[in-house]
Amino acid sequence: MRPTLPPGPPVTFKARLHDARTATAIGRWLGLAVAVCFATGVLSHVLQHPPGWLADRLPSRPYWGYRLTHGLHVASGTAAIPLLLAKLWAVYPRLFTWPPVRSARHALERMSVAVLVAAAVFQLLTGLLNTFQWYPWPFGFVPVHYAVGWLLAGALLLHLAVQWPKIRDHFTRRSTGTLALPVADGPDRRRLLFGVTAAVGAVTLTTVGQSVTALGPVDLFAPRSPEHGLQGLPVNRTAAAARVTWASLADWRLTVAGPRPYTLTLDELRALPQHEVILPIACVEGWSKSARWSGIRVRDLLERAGGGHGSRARVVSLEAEGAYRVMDMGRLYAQDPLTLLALRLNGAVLSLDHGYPARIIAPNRPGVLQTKWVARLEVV
Ligand SMILES: Nc1nc2c(c(=O)[nH]1)N[C@H]1C(S)=C(S)[C@@H](COP(=O)(O)O)O[C@H]1N2
Ligand SMILES: [Mo]
Repeated sequence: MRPTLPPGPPVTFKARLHDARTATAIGRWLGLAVAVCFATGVLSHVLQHPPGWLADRLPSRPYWGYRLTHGLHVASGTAAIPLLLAKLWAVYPRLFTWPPVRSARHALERMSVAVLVAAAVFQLLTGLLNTFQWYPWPFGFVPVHYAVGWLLAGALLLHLAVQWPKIRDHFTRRSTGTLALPVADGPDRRRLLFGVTAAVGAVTLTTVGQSVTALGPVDLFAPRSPEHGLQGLPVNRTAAAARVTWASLADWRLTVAGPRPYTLTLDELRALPQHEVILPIACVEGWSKSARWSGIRVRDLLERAGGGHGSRARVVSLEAEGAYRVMDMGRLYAQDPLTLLALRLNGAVLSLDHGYPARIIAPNRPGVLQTKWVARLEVV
């Protein structure tokens, strides 16, 4: 609904807080946040769903890589929320420009801004709710969030191209020309930008503790605190949710399929050479935490089944259904000495919620691929 506008000359909002300089000053930070969020998001998607030709080339090092990039994804997306609100506030008077459409070109330009705003709001909202594991929509989060990410990137590039003259003037500080940017910043604009900066700082500080454990104490608003959880580690999907019970584990055996298949009991696994690694779980929902794991190297188990150094692995959980029941592991992960079939966590036997009797822990991988309650390993 449009507010009643006085007839006659078009309404203009001359206030400097709604001018091109303010819009650009906020826009460059918003653009930076969106760029970081997009790049790290695409990376996360590729690591989770690699195309066939890439699966064996994905690097398992640095072991903290995914923890860092996905932490940046969630932090930049969170920081973008106050930036987007401020940006929309700075430019909202333009919604009411009169006449609403001046030409075909102008109509297209306005439509592209509508797409940009809708995509940005959609991405930040779905991403934020995903960190709370709350999915109040009928579509699958991952494919839609991924597709709209590309839409947002395209709409943003178009927007930058259309607005290029104003952006250039902003950075060259030209105050003449078509835009007549104000020469100096007044205290009001400085106050606004200070407020926006403070808001970004505040939301970042109070949420980033979900992955930067040193900031755990000020992690007031993140949905997960890495400090809470059995054995010093949060649980994303409990055994109860996966319908894994002690009874279903009564005659558990690990089956290793390959040219020379075999099965092992838990006692036999415990008798094999054990290795200890310190590796993080970096959940796609935003939290991450490092832990001390011990167990058997996956490459040793594969080799014993006749898998050569080029072999990759498929891991199957005894969980009956669930998106993460079957997991494929490219060659560099499968052969990395840090990749374990872990039996112990932080010095104790794995709890049922953390994947007892055996789970995967591998470097530089999304948490969703750290399969719990492993029943079967296949040489591929
Ligand atoms: N079988 C199985 N393994 C799974 C999952 C699952 O749903 N099923 N969830 C994964 C997710 S999303 C994460 S973040 C990690 C979390 O491990 P944790 O609960 O031990 O912290 O386990 C992964 N392993
Ligand atoms: Mo996760």
